[in-house]
Amino acid sequence: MKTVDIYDIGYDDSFLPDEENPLLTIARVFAQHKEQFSICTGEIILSAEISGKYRYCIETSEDLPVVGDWVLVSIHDELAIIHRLLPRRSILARKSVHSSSERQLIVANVDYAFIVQGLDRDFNLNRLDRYIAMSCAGKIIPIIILNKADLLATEEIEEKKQLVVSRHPDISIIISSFTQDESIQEIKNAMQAKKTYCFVGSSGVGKSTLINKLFGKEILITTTLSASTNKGQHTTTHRQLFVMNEGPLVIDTPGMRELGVIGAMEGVENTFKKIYEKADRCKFKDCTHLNEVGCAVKEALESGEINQDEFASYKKLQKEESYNSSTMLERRQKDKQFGKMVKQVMSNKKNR
Ligand SMILES: Nc1nc2c(ncn2[C@@H]2O[C@H](COP(=O)(O)OP(=O)(O)OP(=O)(O)O)[C@@H](O)[C@H]2O)c(=O)[nH]1
Ligand SMILES: [Mg+2]
Repeated sequence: MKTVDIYDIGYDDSFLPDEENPLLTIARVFAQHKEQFSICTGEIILSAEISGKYRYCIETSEDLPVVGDWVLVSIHDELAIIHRLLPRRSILARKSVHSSSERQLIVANVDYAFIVQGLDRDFNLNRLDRYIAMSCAGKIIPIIILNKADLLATEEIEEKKQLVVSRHPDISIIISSFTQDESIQEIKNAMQAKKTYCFVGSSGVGKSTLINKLFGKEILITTTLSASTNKGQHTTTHRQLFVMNEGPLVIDTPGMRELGVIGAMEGVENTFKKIYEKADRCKFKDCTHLNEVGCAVKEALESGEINQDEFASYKKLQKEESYNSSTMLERRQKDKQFGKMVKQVMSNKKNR
């Protein structure tokens, strides 16, 4: 699609920068390789780097642009310099793989997340919970895609679909296979022009294959699965945004092995709404749902209204989220104190 302006690549006036600078242009980050970016102004796509001043002001890795971000750039022939990041409307984030106290942003300003899970050996309700919690936490609407339907009998597919429906009754589910054109059409029908969709899910579940099908051509590399493990080979290595002919925007992401939840309290709450609603009716506000008298959650577990596996998944995510988030908060406070101390030492030196 030939784009003409930033509105075609998902911009709307709510992103408008608070101060106008005629020398800077609004652009969207389309791809990222470490600190090398590719940005699009609507009219052109350019390589981009961040300015020295921008780099100097970075406090955490979250201050760096990610795919989907809106930025202010100056254009110098073939290169754009990124000067500022515009406030994000939504994010998809996980606990950093390198540090237990840091959050890693995956994409920003995404409207919907297609959470792709294979109906084969990849199928895992607890992992689905994680992706849903991450999406809800970042203000992204989740849509579940159960893929590779060609590998299973209809009854098996229905059985797995019902498991998902009973755990997440409010979330749309699409059953798909790259061999079934009607399922690709169903995904297309679920998409709207100028909205941004990211595809997330384990490596090898068929995200890039689905995107190629949506575009009707090979825009992304895919690979064959390892015959011995039936696992993906991490074919997609970076995130990238594409504009579909019909107008929606699509971001492909590499499969994620580790999916630690962090800063996602609200997301966990939204994912397990049924449990939280029951918990509200417990006799004691700080009920642990273990042995307390008048525990509405325990009653619902006993009557089967809440599934034991679902409750176990909730407990695990809640505990992990709370640990990771408090570690992140502690570290940020320490970093802040350290920053203050350095500034104090510098100013004392200057005054001497
Ligand atoms: N049977 C079957 N195989 C599929 C389907 N979709 C994808 N595959 C195969 O699964 C393998 C992995 O597909 P990819 O699209 O590369 O998977 P991915 O999710 O993008 O993987 P990463 O980029 O590593 O995250 C390829 O061999 C595809 O041909 C499907 O609907 N049915
Ligand atoms: Mg891929």
